[in-house]
Order: sequence, then C-alpha cells, then structure tokens
Amino acid sequence: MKKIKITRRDFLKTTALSTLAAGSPATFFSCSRPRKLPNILYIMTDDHAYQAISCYGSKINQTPNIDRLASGGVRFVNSFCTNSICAPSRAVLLTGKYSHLNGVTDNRDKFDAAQQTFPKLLQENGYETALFGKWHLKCDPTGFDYWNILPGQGQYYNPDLIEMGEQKQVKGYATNIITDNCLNWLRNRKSVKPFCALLHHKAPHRNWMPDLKHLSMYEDEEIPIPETFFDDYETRCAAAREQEMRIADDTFMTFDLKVKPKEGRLPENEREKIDARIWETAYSRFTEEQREEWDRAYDPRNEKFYKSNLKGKELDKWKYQRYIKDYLRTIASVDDNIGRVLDYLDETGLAKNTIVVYTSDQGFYLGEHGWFDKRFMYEQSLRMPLIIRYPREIKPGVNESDMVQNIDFAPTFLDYAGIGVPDDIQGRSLRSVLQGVTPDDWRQSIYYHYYGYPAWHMVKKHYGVRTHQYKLIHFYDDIDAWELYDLENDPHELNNVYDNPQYSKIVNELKIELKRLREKYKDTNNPEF
Ligand code: SGN
Ligand code: CA
Repeated sequence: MKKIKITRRDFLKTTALSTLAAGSPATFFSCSRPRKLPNILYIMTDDHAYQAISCYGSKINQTPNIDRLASGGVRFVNSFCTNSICAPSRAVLLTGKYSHLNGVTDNRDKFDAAQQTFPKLLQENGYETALFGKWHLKCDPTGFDYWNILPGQGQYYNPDLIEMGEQKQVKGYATNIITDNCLNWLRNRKSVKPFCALLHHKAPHRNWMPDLKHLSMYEDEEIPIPETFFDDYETRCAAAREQEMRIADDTFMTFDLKVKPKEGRLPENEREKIDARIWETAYSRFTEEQREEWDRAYDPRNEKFYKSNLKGKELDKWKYQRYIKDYLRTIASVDDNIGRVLDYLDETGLAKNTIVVYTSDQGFYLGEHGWFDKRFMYEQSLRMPLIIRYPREIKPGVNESDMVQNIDFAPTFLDYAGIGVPDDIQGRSLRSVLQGVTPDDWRQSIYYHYYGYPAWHMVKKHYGVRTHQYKLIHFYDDIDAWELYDLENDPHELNNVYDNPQYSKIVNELKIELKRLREKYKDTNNPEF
C-alpha cells in the first residue's frame, strides 16, 4: 500500500470526512441506535519469536493461521517492547506506560492493580471485558468482568486455573484449554455490549512441552542452525559473554531437553538436583495415559542419544535440535488454536467488526548468539511480532515499517472504543498508522530499559535507543559499557562499533537522542546511572 505523509490537522480533517462519507459505525452516534463499537480480541503468546512465524520469513516452521490473520490485516515489521521480559511487558500492555511508571520493572514486582488500565477504562465505558490464560502479575486481575487465569507461569499439562478467584486443576493441554475457555465465554455471552477479550497463552514458554499430537512433528528433519550459533562475543562487552542463557551450557538436560537420567542414576550436583526437582513438577502432572504416550515418544530418542555419546560441538548441535523442535511443536498448537478462533469469528460473522491482534510478550532467541531466552536489547528479543486485523477500517495484506511499541496498545484500543486517551499514557494510538497514514511527527526512535539483574540468565541492566539504522546500548550497575550497532551493515549485531572513530558523530547524536527520550518518558530518576 502506498504510504501518505500528512500533518496532524490534515489527518483529523481526512478521518472526519471519510468517516462521514462511509457512515462509519465506529465513530458516530445515529439518533435511534447506539454506535457500533468494535470488539477487541487480543491474542498474546509468551516468548514467540518472529523467527518462528512463516509470514515473518521463518526458515524453520509454518504458521498458516497466523499468516491467515496477517493476510487480512497489517503486519508490523518494526514492533518493539520496552523491557523484554514477561511481567513487565504485561504491565506495559495494561497501562500504556513504561516499567518505571507502572511499577513492574522485573518479574519479581507485584502489579498495583488499583492503577489505571485500559481494560478498566473500556469496562467503565460500555465494554464487557475478559481475560484468559497467563497473567503473571502477582495480584488478582482488575478491570475484567470475567477472568480465568493460570497461576504464575502455569503448567502445560493438566494445569491449575484460577477462575474468578477459585483455583482448580483442569485436564488437558494448556493451549487448547485456554482457547476453549475463551471460545466458551464468547459463545455463552449474553451481553449486547461490545467485548474486549485478552487471550494469553503460556506457550511457547520454557520448558517447551508439546501437545501429545505434535510429539513426532519435525522428528525426521534437521532444523537449520542460525549462522551466529557459535558466536564468540568478540567486540561485545562483558554482558554478552557473562549471560547464562546458552543452549549449550545453560539448558537443563531433563527439564528443558527432556533427557531422563539413565536408570538408577541419582543427581550428582546442585544443578542436577534442581533439574530433577523442576522436571518432577511438570512430569507429575501427566495422567498415566499421557505419561505413557510421552515416554513412548522420547524414550527411544533418548536411548539413541545416549548411544551416540556426542561431545563438543556435536553435542551443542544436538541440544539445539532438541530445543528448537520442542519449541516449534508448542507453536504448532498455538497456530492450530488461533485457527479455531478465527474460524469462530468467521462463522459467527463477528470477524468484520472485531479487531484481532496477534503478538507475543517479547521476542526470543532461537539459537542466535548461541542463546535461548530474551532480556537483551538485541534484535531477536527486542522485537515483538505484531499483526492487527480489523476489516472495517484496515486494508488487508499490508506490511508496516513505522516504529511501534507495546506502550501503544492501550491508547490504540481506547481510540477505537471512542474513549479519550488519558494524558499520562505514554504510547500513541496506532489507528492512523493502521489506516496507512503516518502522522508526520511519528517516532523515529524507540527507548528501551531492562532491569532484571542479578536474576535468571544473568543479563546485566541496560537501557538504550534504537533508530531505523542504529542501536546504542548502555550496560550499567556492576559494569559501565557502551555498544553501538549499525543495523544496516551488521544486521546480526556482531560488530560493536562504539569505539570506531568513524562512528563518533553517530554516537554523539544518539546520546542526545537517548537523553531526549529519557526525559520524554520521565526515566531520569534512576540513581544507578
Ligand atoms: C522462568 C524461566 C526462565 C525465564 C523466566 C522469565 N525458567 O524463570 O527461563 O527467563 O521464567 O520468563 S523456568 O525454568 O522456570 O522455565 S518470563 O516469560 O516469565 O519472563
Ligand atoms: Ca515471556
């Protein structure tokens, strides 16, 4: 689609005129009938990397249903999170504010449920709201007429669910159950109000346990290994070298890679004890039939693995295969279930007036730099896949390169619902961008800040700025180190050019921009830097 650049005033004029001409149900009251507001269905997975979505160019899997959503709407190619970790991302979604303002800077923080959130504002303004699946904010949800959530990280098999405060175990596989709950709620809803449903999957979060029907998917294939898998972190600062998220060194053999210890072998060190203990929490949830089917799939593979006696790089590559196949299998289930939801919207005629969003709480490493997990401001974890479909207002099949962030979700939904966006929300509505019109003062840079150190995976604290071409990062706390990447010439971020004199002008400009962004987003009170 051809992009038009217009001023804000032009924009207001054009939308008002075109809305009048089209008699858009979204914006105007008619005398006798209330205006028809869009429904909102926000689907978010946990740790789904864009590298594992076929419409994002995946080389390793197919996601026909996510692609189907994209072909009906807009696919953002420059969508970024503000802090690449779960609970903080969810708090940003709800509030439209950065972590230092919404109070959830890392997974240990509890969300203050009394604060302003977009579901509350929708609920107060005539929406029926509901939440399904992962929540992870250490408090009861507020702003939802109905909620049915996983406690904490949740389990893949026969998970516990907390329905409106009451916890019980439900038989089945999490991705199917969470989808069923959402579909049942939609089917049984009596209200004439528009709905806003948040459908939050656990998958494909660690420890990547596939549904039984996907256990043999990819088994006879070799998944291509990323070209930076054996990265030696040369030119990067200590943060990249000292993390603990290498597939080769930091995955648990049993919990993550599903290799049971040989018969009779007891854990020999602290790490093996932890591994055995956390695997037991997952494994013990199986029913007998589920466990038998699981073991029938993995036992012979593991026997073969033990016989092969792999060492060094061959062992590392084997771990990558085991990791990535299980990860992709959990995504196969996500994609199937998205298909069920899209079918339901089509069959009931709801599709046209429903804004459907697909995203993930952040990105993830699928072996790039040798890693799994997220946290770093490098591309794979900074990026969030983002697809938005709304047939009434958005043209199908568009790829959008404007820079957007998860602070933009709350104002976007409020805008579509005809609710004024409160001044303290830091993001900006995507509505005009979605209509193919980029406001002339749209952002040309994004601000990022990660706080979770020391913690799982030991990624050091850092903040930074990314423009369309460059990324400047400052690692702080027990380190004081800068990195600069020229993303056009070094898309894999292997070459830190911060000290290269050819880039000194760029460094100075980016430092000014970084200061501007920290002031704009009110992130200037951190005593640590
Ligand atoms: C757990 C995982 C980590 C993961 C964090 C945060 N370990 O602690 O690998 O980084 O969650 O993930 S696990 O052994 O418990 O799976 S997040 O998505 O919740 O932010
Ligand atoms: Ca996550």
